[in-house]
Amino acid sequence: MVLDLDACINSLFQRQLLAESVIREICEKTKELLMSESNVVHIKAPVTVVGDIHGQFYDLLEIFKIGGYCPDTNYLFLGDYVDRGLYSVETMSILTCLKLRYPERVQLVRGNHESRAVTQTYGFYTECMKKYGSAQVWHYFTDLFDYLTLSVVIDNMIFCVHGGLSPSIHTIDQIKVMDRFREIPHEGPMADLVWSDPDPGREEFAVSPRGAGYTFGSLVVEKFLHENGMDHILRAHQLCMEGFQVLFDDQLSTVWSAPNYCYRCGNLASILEVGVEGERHFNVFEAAPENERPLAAESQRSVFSNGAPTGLYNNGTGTNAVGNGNGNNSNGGTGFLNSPGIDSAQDTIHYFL
Ligand SMILES: [Mn+2]
Repeated sequence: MVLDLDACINSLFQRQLLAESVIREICEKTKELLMSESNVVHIKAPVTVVGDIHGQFYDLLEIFKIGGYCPDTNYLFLGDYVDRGLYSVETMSILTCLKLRYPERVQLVRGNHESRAVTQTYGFYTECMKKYGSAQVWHYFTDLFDYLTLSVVIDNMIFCVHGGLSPSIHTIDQIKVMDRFREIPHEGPMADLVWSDPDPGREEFAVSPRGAGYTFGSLVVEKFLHENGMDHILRAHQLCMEGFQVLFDDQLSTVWSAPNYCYRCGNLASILEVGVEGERHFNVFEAAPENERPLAAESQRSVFSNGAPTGLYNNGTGTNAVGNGNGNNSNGGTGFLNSPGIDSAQDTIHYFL
């Protein structure tokens, strides 16, 4: 079988799922490609940077409408492609195809949700079971996650990562020698890169309320930028009601690309266009109108409700920070919207403890 990536990309744009065997082949090829990428990929502007998408496939299509299609626009995606939204499979499928088709023009950084453990709790596993009737597709994609790079540097000036900094990483060279080809560990530098958050009220590192990674303050940012000769940190990972947030005297930006997060937070989203002179422009947008129609349809099917074949999403352990137990849709029939975890827009990892 000859893999026709353009045909795959076209059918995904038509909202059609790829066959399981095609996903397997695409993931195998993409792993080979990613294997040769550094933990720190150096790229050049212009590039359009995208934050968390979380399975909001219709909003991703909107991003291409606003930001331009591949390969006319270079894209850097900062992770958290899956979980929460209704279309993690479609989102991951199209991003993987685009990476494989245009490897130099599309960069995919790993987020804390690109993980076997997290996707079993926040929806991707259940969605794969529901759409393909087995866990194979989930296995193909989560195996691929282990190969995603951890960071990108734009024009030797902007350090890009999903979460943030780590008390055990002082130089970018230290990231380059890490062994990233593994599940995201519970702690240590690799966990910190995908889990940490800035805290404008602090100067140093502190314990994170998420239960993984750290919060880091102004002095940490200043020191990291100075020691590495960079002038900006660009990251995602945190919901911003205005779609983006700039902190620490313009030394750090958060870009958030899931509008009306979980189809109910009412927030704006943005993509960040980095120009050839290093200029940064946030392009702010609202939720795509298409979200209304499919969401109504999905509600009838109750995608992530009690009928899901795994029970993993609604595991009702009681200690689970995102679980309210048993998936009883007390509000009736809206499936994912009533699923646990949505009450808190900020993910935590307490279920590991
Ligand atoms: Mn995240």
